[in-house]
Amino acid sequence: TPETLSPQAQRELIEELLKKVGMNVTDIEEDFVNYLYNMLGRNLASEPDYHYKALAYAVRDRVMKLWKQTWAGYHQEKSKKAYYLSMEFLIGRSLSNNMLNLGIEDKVDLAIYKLGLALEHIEDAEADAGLGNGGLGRLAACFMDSCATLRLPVMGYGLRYEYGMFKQLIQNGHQIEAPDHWLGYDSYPWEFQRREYTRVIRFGGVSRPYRDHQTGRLTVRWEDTEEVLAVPYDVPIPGYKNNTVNTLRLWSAQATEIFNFSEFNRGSYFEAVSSKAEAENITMVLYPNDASENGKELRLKQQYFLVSASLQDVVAQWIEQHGHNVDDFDTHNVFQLNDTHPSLAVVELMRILIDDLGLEWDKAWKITSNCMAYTNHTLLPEALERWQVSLFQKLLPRLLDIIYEINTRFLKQVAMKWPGDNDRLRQMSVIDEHQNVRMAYLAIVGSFSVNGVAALHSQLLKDGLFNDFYQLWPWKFNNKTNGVTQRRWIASSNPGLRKLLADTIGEGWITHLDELTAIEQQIDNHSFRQAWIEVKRNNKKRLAQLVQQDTGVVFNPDSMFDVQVKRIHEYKRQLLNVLHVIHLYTRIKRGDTANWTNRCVLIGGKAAPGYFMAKTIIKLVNNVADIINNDPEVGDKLKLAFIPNYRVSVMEIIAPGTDLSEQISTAGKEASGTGNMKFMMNGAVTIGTLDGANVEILEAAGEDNFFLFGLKTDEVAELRHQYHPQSYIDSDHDLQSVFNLLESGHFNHFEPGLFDDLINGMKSPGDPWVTLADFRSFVDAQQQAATAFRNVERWTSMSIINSARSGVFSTDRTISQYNEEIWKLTPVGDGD
Ligand code: B1N
Repeated sequence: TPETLSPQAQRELIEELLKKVGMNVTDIEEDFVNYLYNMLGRNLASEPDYHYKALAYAVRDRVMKLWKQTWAGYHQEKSKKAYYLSMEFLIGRSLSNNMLNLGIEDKVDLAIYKLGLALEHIEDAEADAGLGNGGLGRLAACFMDSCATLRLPVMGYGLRYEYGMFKQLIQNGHQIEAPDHWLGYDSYPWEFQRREYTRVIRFGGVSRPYRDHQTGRLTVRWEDTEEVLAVPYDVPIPGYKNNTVNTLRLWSAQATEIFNFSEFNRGSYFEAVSSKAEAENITMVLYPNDASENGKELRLKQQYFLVSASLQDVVAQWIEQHGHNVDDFDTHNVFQLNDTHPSLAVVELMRILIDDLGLEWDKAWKITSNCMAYTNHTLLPEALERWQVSLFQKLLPRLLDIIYEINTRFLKQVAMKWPGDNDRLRQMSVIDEHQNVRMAYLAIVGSFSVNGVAALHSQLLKDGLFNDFYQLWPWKFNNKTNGVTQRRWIASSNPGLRKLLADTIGEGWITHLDELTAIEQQIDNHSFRQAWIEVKRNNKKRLAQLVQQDTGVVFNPDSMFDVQVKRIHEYKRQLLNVLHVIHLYTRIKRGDTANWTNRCVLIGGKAAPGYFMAKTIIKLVNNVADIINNDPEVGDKLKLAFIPNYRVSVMEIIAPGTDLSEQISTAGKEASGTGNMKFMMNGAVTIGTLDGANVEILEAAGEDNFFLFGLKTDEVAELRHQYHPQSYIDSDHDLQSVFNLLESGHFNHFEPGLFDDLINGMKSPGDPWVTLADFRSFVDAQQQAATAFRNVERWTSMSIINSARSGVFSTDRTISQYNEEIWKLTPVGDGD
């Protein structure tokens, strides 16, 4: 066996074997060594960081030809194109994903092994590109993968933040934020600066009406502006083994030379330099707020910067190909707006068509509203964007003119539909009573399609938040249930499962996830079941190793791994999870442990830096963990760990190693969720409320394979009118014990009062998340899960079924629906 040979002899053996099967790894090997020695000036004994860079360049070389071909193909066919406009693309790592999609991972693996290195270590040296907060940003990244795999001409447009999502450190149980300089000291190997496509973005100044002397037409000029350059950096997005490479274009802000020069001329050196810094601030940092707005001026600048650069880019491409006639622009281009963050696209396209290309309003409006499509991602009122009119006046005066005009014409339409209904006018106006622009309304008015991200969520949009608009334009409203890409979330992150699936049903599921249903036929096959258990066990060991490394807590892989990882938010109810953990702890302490199921509870996620309650929840988890994990009486019965700095690359280890997936938001609050889908695919069973895509997960898995609990959306709404949390405490001994312990200060002996706000929040009749109302039902469902887990046969079947029936949650399905029902693009090329 190779293990008994010396490394040198091993390499020779591999070389010989490779020759025998006619496989040539020397080209990759040569490129790798060449980059490592000649470009990076390092060698095989250097840090893995350099090996990563060298390998990234070697892999990157293999996308360049395909990328150019794909780009040329899209232009040659003058085909309709879609643009995904998003403030966030949460890409994570790219090396292993790109190798997978290019079909070169085995080859690279061997080449690296031959050199005496381990591919795993090299992959681990890659920093995550954390250009997003959570679900919304990761969805954009999964979409890009599916678009390329489906050979759809789709380009992503986003921002190249210098600092992505902050790095989370845990000190004394508290979250500490550290900057994430993901680009590293030199450069990001997956990007290409394309100076030649630089665009000029304008801010400030005034909008002045002019009479055109030749035509007599009244026009408006936006003048005396400050200008910032948008420099694009392109990231290749390879499809899965189909010779297609799409583009993600990320804009970076740079000060113009003219801009600084004029300041220098005025003799103000300091102002010139600091205005340069201010211009370049625009893409300095990602706002770390998930599902809540913050109303900062710089954020609005970011949004307009993205929208203006991207639209100018698309229009410039159009003019280059078709000249100045834009009659068919809307049949050749469609923009998908990832929430309202890029909703100024509606206004900016109007501005370009009218001010730059000289179109009349009606024609410009027809084109604009025929090529914009808006996706809503949340119903939470605190996340609905509103920008003050006064801020628009200052930053984007010309856009404000256009917004007023859009609103005037829109309100006329409302008045025609509902004559005399002034309440309706007030409710639906794009400008509210407090002189704020309602960005969601702007997006709806300017789009031909409005979609939610799960069946329940889309229904709630029609019934509630957007009901007036639904009555006016029912045909605009549709649903596109989210998904995740199985290339990253199974094939690349769960090699054990991938191998088992390949051996059992082949690899068709990598592009047709529905094919996973075939494994249900193996459900009574003993050796398949054993192999399934083995895969999960190995993944749990890998996860336990990570947990121990990052927290010091030892997870026993025989225990049930019960996991909740996602942004920390009150509506996601990490607190309910903690109440259950404390409940289990009280049971252990009082000796109520007959038929006990050992459990390792893992919680992870970032809190927005200004979100006090969320930060306190993190501290509570850590304090509870401290008590439980150090109590010898508890031992292996219960462990609790908070994994620091949860991110994409960490989820790649967590999802495959999870038994029980916690999806326990207050019904009606989680638009969809996508972590829930990653867990399901990897054979975890869900404990969850009827919220977001959980509804569809339950439907797919069947109620025997899902632990459902909690109030439904309408029941929550009903209860909120007369909610008495104390009555749940009074009538439930278990809940009483939990609160006694919490309120006694058992988890904060040296930090008195620390958790008072959390405790009072849960006990307040105004608690929007009605946490205590769902406690009993949650504990019961947890008990059912524990009982099911003790029955290995039952649990294994549930696990297999969950994975087998997860096919519908592929973004390949989601994107096919976006394309068939909204974009209407034709796939390009034949994949060969
Ligand atoms: O979008 C995901 C959904 O699966 C989640 O349920 C939803 O919470 C998430 C402002 C947001 N909604 N809104 C945001 C993010 C950043 C920001 O600045 C809002 N994220 C979601 C994908 O559909």
